[in-house]
This record gives sequence, structure tokens and C-alpha cells, in this order.
Amino acid sequence: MARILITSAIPYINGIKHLGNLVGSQLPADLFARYMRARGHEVMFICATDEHGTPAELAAAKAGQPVAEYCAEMHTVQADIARGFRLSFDHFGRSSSLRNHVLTQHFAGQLADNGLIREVTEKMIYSVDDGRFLPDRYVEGTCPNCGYESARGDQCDNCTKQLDPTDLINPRSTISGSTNLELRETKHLYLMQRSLRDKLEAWIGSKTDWPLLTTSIAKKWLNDGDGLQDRGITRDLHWGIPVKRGDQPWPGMEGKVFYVWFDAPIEYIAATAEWADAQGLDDAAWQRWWRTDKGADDVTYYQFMGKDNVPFHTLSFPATILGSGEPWKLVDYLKSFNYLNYDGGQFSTSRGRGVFMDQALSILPADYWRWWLLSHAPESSDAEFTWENFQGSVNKDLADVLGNLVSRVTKFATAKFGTTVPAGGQFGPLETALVADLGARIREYESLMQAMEVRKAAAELRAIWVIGNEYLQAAAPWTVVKTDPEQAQAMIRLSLNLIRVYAILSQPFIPDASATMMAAIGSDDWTWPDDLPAAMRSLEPGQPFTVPENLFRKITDEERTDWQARFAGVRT
Ligand code: B3M
Ligand code: ZN
Repeated sequence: MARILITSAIPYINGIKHLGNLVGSQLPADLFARYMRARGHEVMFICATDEHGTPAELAAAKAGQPVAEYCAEMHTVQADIARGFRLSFDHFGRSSSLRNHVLTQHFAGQLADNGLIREVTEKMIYSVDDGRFLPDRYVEGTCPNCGYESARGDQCDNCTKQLDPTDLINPRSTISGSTNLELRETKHLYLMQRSLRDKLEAWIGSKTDWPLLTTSIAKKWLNDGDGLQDRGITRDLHWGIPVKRGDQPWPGMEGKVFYVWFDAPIEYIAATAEWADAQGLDDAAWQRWWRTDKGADDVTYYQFMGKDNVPFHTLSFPATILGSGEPWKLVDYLKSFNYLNYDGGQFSTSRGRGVFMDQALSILPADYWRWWLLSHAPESSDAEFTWENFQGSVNKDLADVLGNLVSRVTKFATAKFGTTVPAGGQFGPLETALVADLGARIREYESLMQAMEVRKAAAELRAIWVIGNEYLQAAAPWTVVKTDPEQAQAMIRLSLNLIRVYAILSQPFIPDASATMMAAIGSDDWTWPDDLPAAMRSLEPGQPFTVPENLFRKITDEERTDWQARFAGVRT
């Protein structure tokens, strides 16, 4: 039994995520966590909300709420939706937790003690009327390039030119609208990532088994010159983790907070500590996942994220860990994803284009989405959600292939032999051939799941469902029953066992349908079919079963066109 630590990139607190966000991190991480648990491994699966920074402040202001209150509310909303999608986190933490405050301040203190922090004085825009420095996005004005009057301090949305807030003509505060702005000096802490370049390069170079997408991004930033600049890790904001050196004040840094990207990955560790606290366990319980001097040396650590988050996880966060000089666990395998597009364009949170997690659950059960998203995961390239494709996958893979097999077998069995597993007959050559074929395919499925080849694993699982249908078609128990009822009983007994095996294999992808299947055939034995011939004899003859409610319903053409129109844009 192995010990497996899994983290998903932690979603920002500022709103409900869309399906593209879900498939790029939390969902594949859940697939892997469920699979590893099913194989009997000890798993710790961690996620959290990312609660600091300008986006959180802006969203709270827009909602007219104090930011702490807004974050607490949105955390509950996101946690409920995660439950709705059956995301099986061991803990869904909050980056604003006390644990994260303490750990973030601890890491900063360690980095300073190791000579890896320097202070930099820079000029930033200060709003006299708001009484605060304004981050780039809090400043708006006229674009010097195209004359657009609502250009943001970091970029003009009209002509896309990258800007500095000081480039803007007639700059104003987006908080108060005040134009009473001035440049003021402010001091910030910089993490001297450049001093850690050799260590980082050696570490990344040692990861020969990482996906190409991950290493190419990491190496690009490492070698670009741009990527490994020393990085500001503090901000002039109110909301965030106060800058401290361990538990000591940091002279000159009063009133400042750490940059959201400094504390967010540390929350992976903090959330594990929050988990221990919630369980009433001591520090040793979470440290054995994270400290190699405290038992984590036999942990394998996997991270899941979208490609835009890779630089922070291959350079910045490892720089924090390595720079601390303490024996914290570094990631062993980093699985990253391309983007999922939506119906000929991009998902857009600001324009409400595409399907958001809450909306998805309001129209169809989680399994339908999980299946489509995972079987179309944007691994080797970007992928695209279309309603036609979604309808096709659900209706064919889930309803016609898997659902149909389950209903045919249980209905026929009930009609001919009653509601208990029939006892007669022996397995013949068709059954032997099925078990051999299935065994080989299960081993292939296992190796794809182990390798986190999400799409290929889904295709293999589908193929596993298909051979069950093919067997049933070839065996034709509905014909055989007329001449050799004993033989037909053996076929049905095998098919009922097959449903149990399918429930176990499919559970990481479609947990609710799997539970329904398992309950219908009257079993709760989820033992992985390492020994397939034994698994195909697992149900006792005479054991009762039921016909499950329609496992999957089909999506009609009318629904498809209706949803297509409904999610085309402008969510209010
Ligand atoms: N919250 C960005 C995102 O949601 C960011 C990830 C943090 S991972 C430590 O994609
Ligand atoms: Zn412009």
C-alpha cells in the first residue's frame, strides 16, 4: 500500500467556476484520488478556496459585502457545489485560515533567515481620498494608445496594449472614482528566486517522467530570463496575511500583506493541517504527509492544475520550499491541462458565456458532466465543449452502452428467473473468452489510470462496457433460454457479476451510477477485480437483486437547442 498526496489547484473565491476550470484541476484530481483509494492506497486529497488578493476584494466590493464575510459565504457555496460534483476531498480548506497565516509567515521568516529576501523601494500610485495604494487593476483612465476611456492600469481592454498605471491619461481610482492620485514610495519584500536558479534547474531536470506540457512551460520560464526574476511577495492591501517574520513583526512592513500567489500554494500544506484540526488530530497527523523528517519520505505527491498555473508550481512554490531549508515535501508529479473552450469560443466568466458549475448541476446529474468532461479532458491540446458532442456522448456511451446493458440484464433476469441470482449451468467458451478479454483490458485501464492518461482511460473504460454488450449479443440468453435454461442462467449470473465489476471500475468516473449499480445487484463489496475469474463469481446464487431505475436518461434534441441558447452568454 502506497501513500498518495494529491492536491488540486485551489479555485479563486471570486465566483462560481465554469466547467473549463473544473476539468483543468479538481475533476481529474478527484478521478485519480478515487482510483487510488479503490486500489487500496492511503490517499490524502486536498483542495481549498484561494481567498486573498485584488480579485477577492473587488468581488466583495461588487457584492457590497465586507470581504471576510463575502469569502466565508462563497467558500460555503463552492464547497456545496464541489459536493454536488462528488469531489471527494479529504479537506476543502480556506487560504484565509489561521493555519495558513502561521505557515506563510513561517516560510517568509525562514526565507529571510536564509538571506533570500531583499527589500525594494518602488513608486506606486496612491489614492489620497481612498487612503491606500492602488493595485494596477484599481486604476482606470484613458488609453494612451487608442483613446479608450476605461482602460485598466494593467491593460487596455479595447486595443489589448499592456500598460503601466502611470501610462494612463486622467487616471482615477476605481474604488472612489477620485482623481486625487499621486506617486508615493513604498517598500516591498522580494524573494530572491535568482539565487535558487541552479537548485530549481537541477530539480526540474530530474523530473524526466513529467508530461511534456508541464516541463516545457517550466523550462521556458526558467530559461527565458523573464521567468526567474526576483519576485515581489508583498502588497499594499488590507485583505490578506499580514507580513510578519515568523511570529515577529517585520519592521517597515506594517499594514502590508503577502501577495496572494505567495500564500496560495502554502495553503496545500495548511489545508492538511486544517484537516487534522477538524479530525481532532495532532500536528504529527498532517506532518507525516508533508515533512520528510516526519514520515513523508514514503509519500508520493501529485499536483493537478491548468497550464496557466504551472510556472507558480514549478518555480515559485518550489523556490519557497527549497529556500526554507527545511525538509518539506516537493511535488513528485505535476499533471497539467490545456484549456477547454466553449461552443466555438472561450468560456467567459465576465460575460457569463458557457456552463458554470451550479448551472450544470441544475440541469443534469453530476455523472453526466463528469463523464463528458473526463472523456474529453484537454490533455494533448485544447478541447471544445459543444452541445452536440455532449448529447452524443451521454446518449451513446452512458445510455446506450452502459445503461442499456444494466437494464437488459436485470430486466431479463427478473422476467425469466426471478429476483435472485440464478444458480444453474456452467460458464462456457463465450464466458471464458469474455473473462480473458476483460482481464487484459482491465490491466490496460489500470496502467492508463496510474499514468493519469485521463482521456485514454475513459476510452478504455468505454471499451470495457462495449465488450459486455457484445458478449450479451453473442450469447443471446433470451434465445438460449428456450432450449437450455440452465445455460441461460449461467449467462445471466455472469452478466450480473459483470455489472458489479463495471460498478467498481467505473466508480472513479461516475460514482453515483456506480453506487446505484452496486446497490441494485445487492452487493457492497467494492474489492478491485485483481482476480477477475473470482470476481466474476462474487455474487452468491440465490442472492437478491433489483432492477435499477433508468441509470441514464437521454438528452433530447429539444433540450440541446434550448440549453445552447440559454448558455450563450450574459449570466446575470
Ligand atoms: N487560484 C488560480 C486558478 O484558480 C489560482 C490557483 C492557485 S493554486 C495554489 O486558476
Ligand atoms: Zn487602448
